Parts: sequence; structure tokens; C-alpha cells
Amino acid sequence: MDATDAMSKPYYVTTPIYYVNDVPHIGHSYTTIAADVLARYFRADGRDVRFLTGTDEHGIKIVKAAGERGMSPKELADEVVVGFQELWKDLNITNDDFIRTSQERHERRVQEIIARLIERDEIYLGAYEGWYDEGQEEFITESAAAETEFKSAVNGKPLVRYQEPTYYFRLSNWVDKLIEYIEANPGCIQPQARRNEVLSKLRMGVDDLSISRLKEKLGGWGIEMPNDPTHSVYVWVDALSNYRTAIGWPEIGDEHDGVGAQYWPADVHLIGKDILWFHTVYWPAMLMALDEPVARCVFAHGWWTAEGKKMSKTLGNFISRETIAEICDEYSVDVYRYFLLRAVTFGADGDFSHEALQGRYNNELANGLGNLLNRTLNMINRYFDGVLPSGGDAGPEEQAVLDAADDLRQSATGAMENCDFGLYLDKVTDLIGATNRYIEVTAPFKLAKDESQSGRLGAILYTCAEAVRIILTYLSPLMPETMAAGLEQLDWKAPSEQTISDAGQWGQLPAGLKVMKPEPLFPRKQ
Ligand code: ME8
Repeated sequence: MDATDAMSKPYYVTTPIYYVNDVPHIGHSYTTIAADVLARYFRADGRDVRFLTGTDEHGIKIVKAAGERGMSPKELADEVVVGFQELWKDLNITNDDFIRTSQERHERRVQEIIARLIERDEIYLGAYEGWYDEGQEEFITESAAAETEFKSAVNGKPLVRYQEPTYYFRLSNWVDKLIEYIEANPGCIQPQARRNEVLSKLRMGVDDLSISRLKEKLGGWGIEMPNDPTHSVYVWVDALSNYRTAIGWPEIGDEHDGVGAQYWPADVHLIGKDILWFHTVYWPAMLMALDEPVARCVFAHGWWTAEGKKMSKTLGNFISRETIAEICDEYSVDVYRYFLLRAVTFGADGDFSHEALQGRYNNELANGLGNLLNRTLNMINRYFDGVLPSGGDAGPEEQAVLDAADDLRQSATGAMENCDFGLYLDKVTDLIGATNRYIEVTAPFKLAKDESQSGRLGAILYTCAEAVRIILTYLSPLMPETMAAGLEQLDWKAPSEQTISDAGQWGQLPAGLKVMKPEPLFPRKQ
């Protein structure tokens, strides 16, 4: 693929669609921020990006939550969805679309998907008798239920016994194909440990999947099976389809038909580890049964605890939208975004604590990056009246900075393609470290005392300013507002068509820019 192809190649990233039975919290914000960073990076790299999020509004869990609050499911969904949408606005999330599964564009397409599966003889009528986890909206086998003493493995609540007629999807027919596909595509489930987990569970064999529930048991809420008005589509089949219905597939003769055909297959479905099986077994099997390509990658990240414990409202450590707002008020939205992606390897579990946040903030942002920008601008102001001097030839002292900048540029796109925010940020941090060390080694404050060294002094400060430009540019997808403020202090505005990979090339600041007096981007917190 040549560079132009790479640039125009669409990039499609999705988050799970969140249930509206409860309010948003840090976990939801984590997945959505990660998706936003990917979307911003690839947009900045010139790709045609589609970023989808939304809400999952059907299922027994929503019906029950609504009942407990004396509301209809629709009323509950209409109320809770606003909380998600406002949180995404507050966190500067740049999703291109927001799908709600109660929308007609979705409901009618799900019916079409089911109709096509029926046409292909992938669905048959049977009866389900067994256990159901209503919190997870998941059918549980007898042996798995026994293992957890008939309680939910996720929330510990008792499993519910279901006995009713149901339509089945011939999932078992697709197990060999799924195994073959996952084996042939090492990157399709990440991290690798999750891929192994799915493969070994698949090899143990899988039953057909119940994909409908009696409509009366859901109080009429849900998407009606196209072949049987007494049944509603199983909420997971309904929900997973959103990734396609939102981009206008399958065609049903409305204005959404084919709107995002170029985005499929999705580049990555970001999810939490709790919903791995649905995304790596049910969803690709459905697509295979329809002879459709499957998503390139499902990336399952870990779970957050808070202050060392599982989040719970009764423990008082639940990081709700209100708590997120307090954190963002104290630090900033950008710092919150940075912390979530920096503090924990994407894929691993992590703990949120105020102490860890303050520690990283002071060490990495205030002392590391903030200090570098301040020192650089201060010296340009003090020694060159705020006018950026010209650079000189790179000598051995510059080499470490140039190498770190080059390494960052070479690694950035690959890191983002692998959702490896850790590697990406390590490379940025390396460049910050190399530049701070460069200042120590070259000691510009000493050179400033010697008139005859003015050329060398200017070249050193140019090197610092250029490194800062590159650092701020690469941190922009994570911290868009703060980095824009930093670039403004540098008096730098990138050409509008410039891609981030081009921006990463050394030597773009023109001498003569009038830098501002530094205003700390990250004031130290006591
Ligand atoms: O599962 N730490 O919706 P949901 C990190 N509607 N991430 C967390 C988390 C935590 N403690 N808690 C939740 C559903 N998440 C379905 C999805 S998709 C077709 C249907 C995040 O509201 C994580 O991304 O329960 C997880 O997968 C998602 O929220 C589950 O959200």
C-alpha cells in the first residue's frame, strides 16, 4: 500500500453501546476516551474516520429497572441517554454518530438481519430450559451455573430459570469456522491472552444460541422477530448489530442505506473484558452466516477498581459522572483523559486513586512536560526577546533528542493501530526526558553568559522548541485543549492539511516566531 492509499483508507472504531438501566461511570468513560483518542489520531493522520458509540436500550434488565422506577422502558432510556450524551460532550468526545437501539433505523435493520438468517436456514424454533443471568443478559449452561452456585459470575445475583419456546441460531455449525478464522488471524482478538481464552472455550464446543424471548415477558419492549410477533429478538443479537445498522446495512429502503458502507469491516471494536465472548463468537458467527466480513479486531481492555476496591455505590467509591466532573474541575478534562490511558496498560486491570492521579500529574505533566515548555519559552524570552532563533547543524548532543523524536514518529501509527497507548506514551515520554536531559547537558543558562556563544545558544533553544512542538502535537489526541494552548504559546499553527506523521518530521518551526510568555499548562498540585 502506498502512502496515499494508507491515508485515504477508512478507519472505523466503535465502543460498546451502553445499557441505559444505570448511569454512566468511569468504566464507560474509559472505553469511550480510548476510542476518541484513536479517532482523533487517525483523523489527524488524514484517514477517513468513523467513530460510533451509543446506547443499548432493550432487554429484561432495562424493563426491570424502568419498572422499579415506575417508568416505561422508553421513558427510562430517554432520561438516561442524556447523561451519556452530556458526559461525552463534557469529555470532548468526537463521535460521528450516536446510535440508540430503539431508533427505527436500527430496529428495522435488525429485523432484516434476522429475516436474512431465516432465509438461509440459520434459525429454527426450539425451546430453552436453563439459566439466565439477567444482569449480563446471558444464557448460562448448567455446568457453568453450577460452578458459580447458580449466581451471576459478574454481579453475584441469583441466576433466573427460564423455560420457554425460543428461536435458535445455529451457532454450533460455525464453531470450526470461527476457530479457523481466529487461528489464521492472530490480531483479530487482542490482547493475545484473550484470544487464547476464546479459542480454548470454543474448542470445548458451543451450543446453538437462543436468539429470541417471549415478547410478553419483556412487557412488549424489544424488537419483534420478523417471522413471529410473539417473540422479541435477544438483546445481544439486537445490540451487536448496531455496528452495522449505524452505517446503513442491511438496506431497507430508507435514507440511511449504505451511508457508511466504506467503513466495514470495522478496524476495531473496543470493549471491556466482560463482553468478550459476545463480540468474538456471537457477532462474527452471525456475520459469517450472512456471508459478511467480520471486524478486523476486537480489543478487550481491563476493568477499573476505585481506591483499591471494586466500585460500588454502597462503598462510596463509585466514580460516577459527578465524580468525574469533580476530578475534571480539580485537574482538567485533558488530565483525566491522559491519566486513564497512561496509568494502566491497555488490556490490563487498573485502579483509580486520587493519590495515583496526583502523583502522575505532578511527575509527568507538571514536572516533565509542563516544566520543559516553561523552561524553553522562558529562555527564548529572556535571551532572544521571545523571538525563536534559528537552528544549527545537529551535533552529538542533539542526536539523542533527534533520535527520540524520530523513534516517536516511526512508532506512533503502529502503536495506535495496535491500541498500544502505553507504547505511544512511552515514546512521547522518552522525547520529553531526552529534551530535559539535553537542557541539563548543554546548560544554555551558562552559555547565555558568553556573548560569543549566542549562535550555539540559539541553536539549542531551537532544538528544545522543536522537540516541544512535536511532543505537544503527539499528545493532542489525548489532551486536545491543553496541547492547543501549548502550541499557541509556541506561536505554532500547523498547516491545515498537514498529517500528524508529517508534523512529526523534525525542523518545521520557522525561525522568527514570536513565542508567548509561558503560562503553566499544568500548575503543580500540593
Ligand atoms: O455490556 N472498568 O453495556 P454496559 C472498565 N450493552 N470498563 C468498564 C467497567 C469498569 N469497571 N464497567 C463497565 C453492555 N465498563 C452492553 C454492550 S455492545 C454491542 C453491548 C465498560 O453498560 C466496558 O467497556 O454494561 C464494558 O464492556 C462496558 O462498559 C459495558 O457497558
